[in-house]
Amino acid sequence: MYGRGRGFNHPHPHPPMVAANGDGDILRGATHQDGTKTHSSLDDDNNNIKPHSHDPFDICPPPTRQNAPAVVLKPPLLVTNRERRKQGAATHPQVVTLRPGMIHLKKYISVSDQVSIVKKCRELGKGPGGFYQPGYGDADADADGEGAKLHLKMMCLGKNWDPLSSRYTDRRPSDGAKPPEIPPEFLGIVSEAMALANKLPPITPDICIVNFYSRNGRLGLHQDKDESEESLRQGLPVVSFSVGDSADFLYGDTRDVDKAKKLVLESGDVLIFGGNSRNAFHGVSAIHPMTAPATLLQQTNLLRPGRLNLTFRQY
Ligand SMILES: O=C(O)CCC(=O)C(=O)O
Repeated sequence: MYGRGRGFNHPHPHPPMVAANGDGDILRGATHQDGTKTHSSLDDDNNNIKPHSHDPFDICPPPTRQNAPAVVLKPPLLVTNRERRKQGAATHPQVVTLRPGMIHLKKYISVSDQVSIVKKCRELGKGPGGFYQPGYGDADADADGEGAKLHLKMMCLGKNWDPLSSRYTDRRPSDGAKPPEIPPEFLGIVSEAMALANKLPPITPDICIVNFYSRNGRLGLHQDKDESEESLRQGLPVVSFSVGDSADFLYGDTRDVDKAKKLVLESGDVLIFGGNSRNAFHGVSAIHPMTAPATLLQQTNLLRPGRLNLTFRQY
């Protein structure tokens, strides 16, 4: 997925909390060029995060004093109506070509499908091969003790992508778990969305990487280059779903954050990049807490602040 061949001179390529300087070196636990910290060594509950944690992770936990919203869970009628209207808009999606081969389908996934995606990811995420926290191990921490901890949970469906080797494997090396199958309903949404990107070659996804970003979630600029040579050669697209809080998505032709363009990805958006954009650098520089649709939160209790991102690929 992230590492092989993309010029990161580091054995641990998953870059959520990783920034790169102009020389392409990886700066872990460092400050981004825009001044934001890449991460902290504490999680949202102020606990130290252990590397490679396989502790069960529920993206929709029952409300507690820590995660409960300050106000009522039920969204006001006006908000619900506005979201219903937006949901209707999904039948007439707004298709924006950001650059050749990169297509943004705004509000493509209806709120009810977003609810189903969250529920399914929750169910799979709590089971074998579900969400875990990839880490780099204490030996990789910077002198200040930061760098080893990632504020991102990951789950692979179909095939496992191993952050340590940058390779796809049948099982997750750290616990031997077999990745769950990609739910057919997810594949249905991918193929419908692909019909709007008809200049790009079609894909039959056999990989889905599900990332869950909390408030400090980040993903450094990188290329997705661990799929098969054939898949990359053909420019088979990556199809990305965003669900939950909005995110600042960066993309460009180099790893230089200052040269990257920024796009806010909102809940329900689909981004497709293939063909000439298959090797585009991309990443996530910020999550905007409390921007998820109220109806989605009400119907799922999606951990807040939080963003789910699903990227479908063909090996
Ligand atoms: O979260 C996103 O929108 C991007 C995810 C991504 O780039 C990846 O998983 O490789």
